[in-house]
Amino acid sequence: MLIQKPADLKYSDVTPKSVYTNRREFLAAMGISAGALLLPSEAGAMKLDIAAKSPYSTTEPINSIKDVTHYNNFYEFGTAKNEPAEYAKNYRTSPWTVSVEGLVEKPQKFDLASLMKLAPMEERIYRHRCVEAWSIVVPWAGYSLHELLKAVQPTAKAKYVAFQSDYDPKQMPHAYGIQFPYVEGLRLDEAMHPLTLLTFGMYGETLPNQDGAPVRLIVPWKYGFKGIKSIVKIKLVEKQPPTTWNMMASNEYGFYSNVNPHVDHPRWSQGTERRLGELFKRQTVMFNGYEKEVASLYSGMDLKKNY
Ligand SMILES: Nc1nc2c(c(=O)[nH]1)N[C@H]1C(S)=C(S)[C@@H](COP(=O)(O)O)O[C@H]1N2
Ligand SMILES: [Mo]
Repeated sequence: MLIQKPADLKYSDVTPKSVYTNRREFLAAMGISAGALLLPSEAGAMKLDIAAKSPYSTTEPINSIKDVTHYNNFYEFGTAKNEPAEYAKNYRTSPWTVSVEGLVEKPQKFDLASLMKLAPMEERIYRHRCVEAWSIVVPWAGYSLHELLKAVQPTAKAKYVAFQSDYDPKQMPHAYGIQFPYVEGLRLDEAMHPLTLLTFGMYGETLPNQDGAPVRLIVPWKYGFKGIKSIVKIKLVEKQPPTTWNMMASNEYGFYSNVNPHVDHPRWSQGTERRLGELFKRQTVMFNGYEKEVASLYSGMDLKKNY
């Protein structure tokens, strides 16, 4: 069965996985001739046009796609690690609009295709450290969030960026455990840092639903929960915005949430982590290994107080 391609994605933006994996067999199976317009497979994953591999990438071995798609935190689709893979399966991510608003000269509602085309897509292999002391290495695809922020022109009053996830109770009957919609925030200089990735894909393809399709944030020097999924709104604001986990338990989850092995979570150590797929724990490193790039953002700040 052919599924309609997302209405707001043009064929030129993405290529169906089936086309580049096994074009001939696919065509034969479909009983159509070469050259016919092809639509994405039912699985929905589409190849991304990646312009460059980023110098920010780690050379550590990447995790299997199985790890990254079957051990998820996405409470809109269940609280157990294996639930999002199942409960997000039929989540509709097209059409999709991201509203960029607040203290900007040029507020704009982007459809997904125009958002994806705003800047060249890069592959970034990042370490990703969950506050629960597990970690993974993932080849994400996207571009620096500052490309988008530059386009809308923050005003002089803008000091923070507030992000909001989609919340559609009809499509999320298993949403549980926290307040929805999920919200996150960054200080403007953190949001402008080139490492902060507006993320559309992984492993060369569009994001699977359970990993935050169609667009999410990745902030590699912070705990994973700062990486808000399925973003619908980005608002430039003057005051530090509320964030979901901080509202849940402010003594456990701060606004900054920089990876810091010297500041333990009240209920467990942050000194070590388990890389998915590995048997032995490894040491957690300051700023998740991105200290050289980001430490200057926090000079003069007490990182025990500003956890
Ligand atoms: N909307 C939303 N975003 C979210 C979450 C969530 O529950 N809802 N969980 C966060 C947490 S705790 C982590 S560790 C990462 C996990 O991303 P991954 O499943 O792609 O590894 O997503 C973050 N973004
Ligand atoms: Mo997490």
